[in-house]
Amino acid sequence: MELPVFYDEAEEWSNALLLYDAALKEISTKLEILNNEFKLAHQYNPIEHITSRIKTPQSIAKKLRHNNKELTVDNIVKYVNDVAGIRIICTFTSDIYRIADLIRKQSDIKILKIKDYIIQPKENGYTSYHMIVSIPVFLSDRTVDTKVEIQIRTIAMDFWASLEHKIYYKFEGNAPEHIRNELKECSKIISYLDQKMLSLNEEIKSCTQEQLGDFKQETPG
Ligand code: 0O2
Repeated sequence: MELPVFYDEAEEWSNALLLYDAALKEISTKLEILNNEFKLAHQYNPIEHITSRIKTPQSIAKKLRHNNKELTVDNIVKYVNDVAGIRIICTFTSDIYRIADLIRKQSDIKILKIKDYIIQPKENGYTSYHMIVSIPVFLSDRTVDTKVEIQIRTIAMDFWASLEHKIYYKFEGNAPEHIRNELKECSKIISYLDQKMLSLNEEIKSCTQEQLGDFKQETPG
C-alpha cells in the first residue's frame, strides 16, 4: 500500500499496517473454520464469500478531516474504526445473525460496537449488519488489540450497496432526487426479496423426505 501523506510517521504507519493485516488474516481464518464446521454439521454454507481490504490513505484522511482530527497515526488508530475491514456475504438474512452470534462467541474477540442497519436501515435505504471488534495480535514482544470492522450482508444487500456506492461517487454525494428515490424503492424490493427467499428456504427445509419424493413425482422432467 502507498504511504500516506504523513511521511514523518512512516515507520509507525508500517507497524500499524502490519497489525491491521494480521488482524484481517486472523478473522478470515476464524470465519473459514466456522464455515467449514457449519458445512460439515448441516451440509450447508452460511457464507457465500468473504472480501477484506485495508482502507485507502485518501479515505482515511477524508474520515479524519470529517471528524476534525489531525492526520496522525495515533488518531487513525483511535478514531478510524474501519481501517481493516471484512465483508461477509451470506445467502439469507438469518445467516447474518447466525454468523454475528458465532463471532460474538469467540472468546478472544471483543465487540466494541454494533450497528444494525437491517433493523434500522439508513435514510438512503442502506442495509447491512456492522460490527466493530478488536482481536489480539501476538507480536514477538507484545500483544496488541487491533480493531476490525466486520460488515455482514446478503447477496441482495450487497448488490444494492455496490450500485449505491457507484452512484454516490458518480454524483459526488449529490445524486438527483429521482435516482435517490429509485434507490430507496430498490432497497424495499431487496428487503422483500430477502424475506421471500428466506421463507421459501424455510418451507423447503421443513419438507420431509417423503414430501420431497411426492413433489419430484409431480414435477415432470
Ligand atoms: P469505504 O470505501 O468502504 O471505506 P464509525 O466511526 O464506524 O461509527 P462510520 O464509518 O460512518 O462511523 O460507520 P458506518 O456507518 O458503519 O460505515 C462504515 C462503512 O459502511 C462505510 O465505509 C461503507 O463501507 C459502509 N456504508 C455505510 N453507509 C453506507 C451507504 O450508505 N452506502 C454504501 N454503499 N455503503 C455504506 P466508508 O468509509 O464510507 O467507505
